[in-house]
Amino acid sequence: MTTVKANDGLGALLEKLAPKHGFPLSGALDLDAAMPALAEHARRYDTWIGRGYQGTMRYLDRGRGRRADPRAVFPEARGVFCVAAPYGPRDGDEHPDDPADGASYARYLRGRDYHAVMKERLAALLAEAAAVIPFEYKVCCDTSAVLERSLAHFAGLGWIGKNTCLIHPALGSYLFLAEAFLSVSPGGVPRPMRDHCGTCRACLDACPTSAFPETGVLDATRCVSYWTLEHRAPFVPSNADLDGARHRIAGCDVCQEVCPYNRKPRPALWPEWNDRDADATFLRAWEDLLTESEDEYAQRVARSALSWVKPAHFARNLAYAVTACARDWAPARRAGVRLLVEQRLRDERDENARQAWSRCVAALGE
Ligand code: B12
Repeated sequence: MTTVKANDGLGALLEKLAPKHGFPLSGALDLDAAMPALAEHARRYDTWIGRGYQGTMRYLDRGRGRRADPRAVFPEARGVFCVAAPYGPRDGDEHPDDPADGASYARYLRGRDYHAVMKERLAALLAEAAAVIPFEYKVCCDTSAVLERSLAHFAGLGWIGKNTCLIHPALGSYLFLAEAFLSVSPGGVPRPMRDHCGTCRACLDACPTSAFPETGVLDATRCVSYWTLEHRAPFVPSNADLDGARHRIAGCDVCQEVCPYNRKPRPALWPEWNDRDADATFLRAWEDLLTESEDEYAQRVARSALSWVKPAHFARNLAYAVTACARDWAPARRAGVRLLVEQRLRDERDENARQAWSRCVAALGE
């Protein structure tokens, strides 16, 4: 049992409670001490936005100023407490999906939506701490204008890899990050973990769409994850783009799959992402996906972060993926799938998805 005492000090208290609440990685920072280091990362963020790498993710432009100073998100903030939790991969699932098996989903979409899970668990930890040392807090997990990787890096949770992900030497990079801004400083100076990428450039070379213009810089507008999860505006992919995205229907893990630090299977510690029911979110067979109704899709993804991808957006992704993958199928299968796709085109009301289905019908007829 963890015994918590007020004279531990807030930082020590929080770090003591973290494992009990399921967080293997945690670290606290005094905000004044962190600000100079954070300023350098905020400048990097500004350069990234200046180059237009955010594409149509307008919230990243809007939150630009706030990211430089967490007090814009929580005015009482004197400190921050960062946590990370691993979400896989499991044994056998550390390898890329085979396109012959159907659609591929990024691992982070498995099971319950991480935004909710991380925030609930972190809030429970903070409530326990606040009963010992009173303080106010605001919990964030991909829900506020915050430089989450930068804060986690300065709190000592890992280094920022060439693929821009936060990597821990023992736990790899399949990690969710969350943080709480605190009205009382927990102490703690920036202690960034040293870089362990060395000369490896596996992630940069493996990216199927060459989305890294420089080491450690991702052009989101070229990233499959952005196309399939974030970009809702009209988008007519080139054949090269389709080849890159291929069977990846929601998110992309290639730059993590090839990372030497992710070679070992490391199952998520929590049942929310690890029980076999969590896999039900990942419907893979093309014929099953093509005959799934909007309501069935909404039900399948209701508890997952995939619910952020609305049915019309998912339909568009499905149409692109079938267009790309059908080139490898035997004529009889193409003919069968074409009938299903023609039906989808007849039923589709969303203009973007209609365009994608039309293109798919044409490709299946070639
Ligand atoms: C927008 C966004 C995206 C965009 C853009 C990603 C990107 N690399 O910028 C898209 C849709 C493409 C995306 C994809 C993914 N995302 Co995302 N995303 C975000 C979000 C909301 C903001 C990221 C951001 O600010 N980007 C702008 C760029 C400039 O920032 P950055 O690359 O993170 O770099 C910053 C620092 O790391 C630092 N830095 C980076 N490299 C270096 C090098 C040097 C020398 C220095 C000094 C500083 C430095 O400077 C930058 C400014 O602070 C965060 C949540 C959050 N609020 O932070 C989640 C977040 C980054 N995503 C996350 C995840 C899980 C993913 C995916 C793995 C999902 C998937 N499988 O499809 C992929 C990974 C792709 C990749 N290689 O980044 C996790 C990352 C966890 C981790 N271990 O790093 C986060 C933190 C969400 C969370 N709370 O867990 N994402």
